[in-house]
Amino acid sequence: MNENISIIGVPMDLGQCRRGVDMGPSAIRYAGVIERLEQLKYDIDDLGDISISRPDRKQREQKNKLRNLPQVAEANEELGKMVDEEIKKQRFPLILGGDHSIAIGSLAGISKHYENLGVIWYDAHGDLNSDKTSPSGNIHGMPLAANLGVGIERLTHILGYSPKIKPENVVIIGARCLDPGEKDYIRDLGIKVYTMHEIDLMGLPKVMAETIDYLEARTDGLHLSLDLDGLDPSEAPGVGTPVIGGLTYRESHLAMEMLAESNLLTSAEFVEVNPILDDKNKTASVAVGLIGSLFGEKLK
Ligand code: B3U
Ligand code: MN
Ligand code: MN
Repeated sequence: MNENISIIGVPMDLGQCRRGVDMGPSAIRYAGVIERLEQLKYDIDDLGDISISRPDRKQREQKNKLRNLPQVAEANEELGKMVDEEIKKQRFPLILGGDHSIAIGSLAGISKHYENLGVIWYDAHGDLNSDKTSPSGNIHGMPLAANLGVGIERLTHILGYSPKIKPENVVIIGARCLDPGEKDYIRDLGIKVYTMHEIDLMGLPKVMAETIDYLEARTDGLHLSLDLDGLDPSEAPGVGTPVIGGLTYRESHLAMEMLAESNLLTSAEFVEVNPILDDKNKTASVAVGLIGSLFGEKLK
């Protein structure tokens, strides 16, 4: 694993409707992410939080198909540029959200550096909606689609190119709440998905082993996009759209440890931590624990 990590906070809450997820980066820092990684002897550069421009209340209340599109797109352009710079400096970008709409900017900056970037999307949801299929108009339900080149140009062409990733290089893990339009995209694009059904049948270790083998064979970089709502809400309650029946804390640690052992990871993001909806910063602490495992706590 790259010994140099750059942390970028993205206090974004405009990709969905529940306030408070903009405090996610602070909650994760407060839960000790930097100390945890420094203990593991990484060189940490905390770049702070990017600034998000706020829509006025009138704009916010407009019921349009893509809520807060200009502000979300603008922040993602900025995030993409920052991530690109850090990779040029050969540092590992670790991005802290914020709602999941920020994965559009993360991958815009990361994908420029790889022909075949692999992506693990650890999430209760598919985030595969477009302006045409979205039931909510919330952009945090669209980032995986946008990165695959599906949706409106303002989101698919962040940093001026599209698509960012190929469907065959994506693995979704933990899905249990997919909209009809998302199921169609999964079928049409042939995306590999381990829903909770497969995880129950196969067990998480087999799912991770298959995922790692599959991606190792076909990709030249690997990004983890971990939405805390992939975990069960009993263990990660501080998320905006909890879905019962998720991955356990232990399964998630094992998943991170197996990724650490694979030594394939080149970037990661942890998103959707909402301290307002949380129980004494539990979800941010879970995120920090998972980050520890992902960066080899067991191995070092
Ligand atoms: N699929 C729904 C709900 C949703 C997506 N991502 C989250 N919730 N966190 C939508 O609005 O697109
Ligand atoms: Mn998500
Ligand atoms: Mn989700």
